[in-house]
Amino acid sequence: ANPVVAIAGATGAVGQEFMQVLHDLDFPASEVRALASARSAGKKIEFAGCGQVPAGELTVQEMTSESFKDVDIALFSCGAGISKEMREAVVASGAVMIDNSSAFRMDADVPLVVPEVNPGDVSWHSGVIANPNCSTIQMVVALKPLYDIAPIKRVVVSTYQAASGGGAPAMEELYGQTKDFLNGDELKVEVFQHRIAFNCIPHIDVFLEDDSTKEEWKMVVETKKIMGDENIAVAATCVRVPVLRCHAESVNVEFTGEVSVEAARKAFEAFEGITLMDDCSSNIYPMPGLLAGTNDTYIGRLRKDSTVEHGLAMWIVADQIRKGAALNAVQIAQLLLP
Ligand code: 2RA
Repeated sequence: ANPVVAIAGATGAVGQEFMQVLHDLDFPASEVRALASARSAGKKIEFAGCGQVPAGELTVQEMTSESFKDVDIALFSCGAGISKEMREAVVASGAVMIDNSSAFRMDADVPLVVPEVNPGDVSWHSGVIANPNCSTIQMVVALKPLYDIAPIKRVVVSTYQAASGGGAPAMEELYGQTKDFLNGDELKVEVFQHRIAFNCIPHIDVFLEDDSTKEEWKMVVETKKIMGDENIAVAATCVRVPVLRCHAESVNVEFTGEVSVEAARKAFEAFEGITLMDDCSSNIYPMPGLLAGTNDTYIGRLRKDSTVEHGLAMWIVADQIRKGAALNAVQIAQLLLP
């Protein structure tokens, strides 16, 4: 029978995108259950339908440990705390939890999956599969076709991360602050550490002992786990920029052997999920302000990095709410279909 899909965190930015992606991919669900906090219970949400579920309104139900009876796949995006609270109830009900939070990503018994990169890892889940951090996802999609040519020694990445990484309130803050800034009104700073309008903030998540941030740490450790290679060295700097929905990344890759620009170009063009947008003679390259709502990982500014023996540099853009979260999670769910 077609799977019953529960969406935990249905009223959030990623929760809403889960529903949109289920529709866009026509996921073969027999039922879609919208779950959220008691505060949202009873709310009606427009759903475009998928599989055997017709278009119409979904009524949000309060999420409790009883919410997962007969559920096959539970898409979670409610923060690490709630994912930890609900894990046992979800798994005990027989459902597979696909969790967008950071709660279980580095647990040894939880696969961390980007379907284009390590689809086989879903085979060893024991009830929970973790969705990687958005900035990690788009980077490993780009690294995978290159790694298949020659193993990677070192990656240096600087990110230009959209407001949407902080959820709907963060996007609203960017909008509101920009308007207030242009009107000369006082700025409200609630979601971000500082003013985000016409500014860049080199600080995402919390600072760690070594003065890196947890966001940078995620890119280091998650890349190794997804690529299945603890020897890949990653140096990351994660920066919040005044863009709404797409993350962009400047990446330098050092290989153990030769990977020419031509070989990389061919590998990108052949790779499902990558769009090469790269022609300097016509000023063609991916721009995060123009790619919201898309599914692919866009690559441009591909060029040799002559500062090392075998190096390439590139610019990577993807929609943080779709490929960075909701689309990747539903693609994982597709891997679980019989
Ligand atoms: C951010 N990656 O961009 C983090 C969480 N989505 O804020």
